Amino acid sequence: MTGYRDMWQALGLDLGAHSALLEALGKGYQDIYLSQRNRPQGMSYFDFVMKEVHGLRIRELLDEKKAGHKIIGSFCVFVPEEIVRAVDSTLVGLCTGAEFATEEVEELLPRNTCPLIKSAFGFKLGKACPYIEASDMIVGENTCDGKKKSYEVLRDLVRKMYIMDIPQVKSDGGRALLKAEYLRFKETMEQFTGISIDADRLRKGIEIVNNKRKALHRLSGLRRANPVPISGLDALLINQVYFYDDPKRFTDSVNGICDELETRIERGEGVFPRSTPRVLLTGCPMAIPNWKIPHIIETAGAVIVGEESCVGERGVRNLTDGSGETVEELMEAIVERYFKVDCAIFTPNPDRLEHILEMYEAYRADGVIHYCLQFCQPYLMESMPVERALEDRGIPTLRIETDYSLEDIGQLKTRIEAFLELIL
Ligand code: BJ8
Repeated sequence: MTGYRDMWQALGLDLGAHSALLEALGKGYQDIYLSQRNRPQGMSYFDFVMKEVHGLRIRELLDEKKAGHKIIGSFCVFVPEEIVRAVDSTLVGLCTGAEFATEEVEELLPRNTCPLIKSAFGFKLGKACPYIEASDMIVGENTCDGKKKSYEVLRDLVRKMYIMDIPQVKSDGGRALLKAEYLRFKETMEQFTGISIDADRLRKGIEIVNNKRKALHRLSGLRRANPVPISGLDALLINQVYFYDDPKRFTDSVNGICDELETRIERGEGVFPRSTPRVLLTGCPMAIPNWKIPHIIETAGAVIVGEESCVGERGVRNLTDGSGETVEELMEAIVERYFKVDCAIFTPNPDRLEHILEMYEAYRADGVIHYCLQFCQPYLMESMPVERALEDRGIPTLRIETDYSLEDIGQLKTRIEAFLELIL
């Protein structure tokens, strides 16, 4: 990716640190992704996206900016992409999946902060994320305590920061808060871009985002087959790319791969043998390049058939009803859709357990691995009742707590292998 040096320099990246990051990313991708066997041919598109994730895609975003469009960075699936699209802007997920510039981060944040938050700061402080540098505005959300307090610090490090309040209780009051916040966000986006959102614009935004979600629903449906036509690692990558890619191209590429997977299923072809144990992953989101646990699971002889996660089904489960005729009706539909997201920041949060059980059945899983990032209070707290509830129903469950380092790989491997023996 040497042809992009000038672009990265102009964005203010630290070229040395950035090139070390790309080298590590390329090696990780080679070892984890390109070493897989029986991959669908359609994955070559996603290999290309990964190769160009800091190159061509950034150039495209900069071209959009030149044409007068805005780039909005976010860290959470509660930021409604429909509204961003309605003002001809692009929403991108920001880099949070690897350790970076940890020493500098720990000068600003406590050591025992979750790795996802530390990673976001590391990429900013280490000047290694072209997405955050290309963003015209960063939207933070008051979800977990770690994020909301860290945004008070991040606010001083970025060009423009906008904070969205998010309810913590699924009550009428909680819903009213979400609605008020989405209306405020809509007005902010209108002022920021000078575009007034009418029903046609909002409907179009809803349609674009729904199409991406529908393509992912199709992909998840195909993972129910036995043998599974695609690895969990590849499916995770597709779910990760959802947050970066051009939406239309992404939708077409996922539908293309689904056509191929349907043919595989018709022929009875799988990526692993029929007898491979099937695992459902649940818990914290896995951002690029956080592939550690799926890699261990799938090299230990199991296959991941679904992710109950924001980078996965929790993030895309519901569509937004685009049938409304007025802006008010469409905004109501957006609130309705997002209020169903069952993030562990909500108390209580019974829907999440229901969804895990539904997914366990639908994907014909043999066991559940609950994945938590260290110091993530919401998911760690929830992991214990979830484990108890699953085991009460006779569902084998393994709880894992880890970070982005590679230090615990040996220990995790041993625990995961022992768990898989149990479910074989
Ligand atoms: S809707 S899951 S994307 S908040 S891992 S930073 S919760 S301490 S990411 Fe999330 Fe939105 Fe919820 Fe989804 Fe905090 Fe936990 Fe860290 Fe987390």
